[in-house]
Amino acid sequence: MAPAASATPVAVSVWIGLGANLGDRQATLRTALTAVAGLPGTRVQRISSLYRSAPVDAGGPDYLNAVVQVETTLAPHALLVQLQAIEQAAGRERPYRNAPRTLDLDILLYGDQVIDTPTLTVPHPRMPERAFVLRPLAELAPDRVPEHLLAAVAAQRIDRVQDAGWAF
Ligand code: A4P
Ligand code: MG
Repeated sequence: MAPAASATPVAVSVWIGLGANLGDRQATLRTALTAVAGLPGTRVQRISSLYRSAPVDAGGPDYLNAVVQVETTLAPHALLVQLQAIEQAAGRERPYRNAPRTLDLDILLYGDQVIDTPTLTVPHPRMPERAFVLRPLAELAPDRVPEHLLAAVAAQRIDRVQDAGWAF
């Protein structure tokens, strides 16, 4: 029997990567987290430490990066649209690929789903090569980050920011 239209959608655990390398980076990430927490059907579960990282495949100032784990009833593409609206609100411009940015929000993992569409690829395809994703993700979901991947990115410059102000 088909579920009733009023059936409650199941909440899925989703890990979202946050990055910023222009402007007041920490304030931008904080505002973005508040916005993510306010998305419909979405609850923040955990937030990683804050990391400072050298730009990978890109120029410009150092990035601040973090990962947030949420539970959401938003479908993957609906979540992407919401995250892009949060990027826009932070003044995101897209002059060219990997340009410095006020805010980048990437869907890293959406439960166990594998998604391959023109606008959304999950797991995020460049995640396995990037310490700025793997290190914070490993704090929240160590079972999703194999040791050999962490070892392979060990040469990338990344430091955990010791900042009590990052506790939410
Ligand atoms: N898209 C496809 N899959 C996804 C997904 N899983 N999550 C599409 C989010 N978006 C996804 O992204 C381009 C398009 O990717 C979107 O329109 C969406 O439909 P974008 O954010 O507009 O453009 P971009 O940032 O130039 O590309 P992207 O893919 O976000 O870049 P990357 O690969 O994420 O790299 N170095 C350090 N240290 N820290 C960083 O945070 N970030 C980048 C960006 C490069 N170097 C960095 C960092
Ligand atoms: Mg992006």
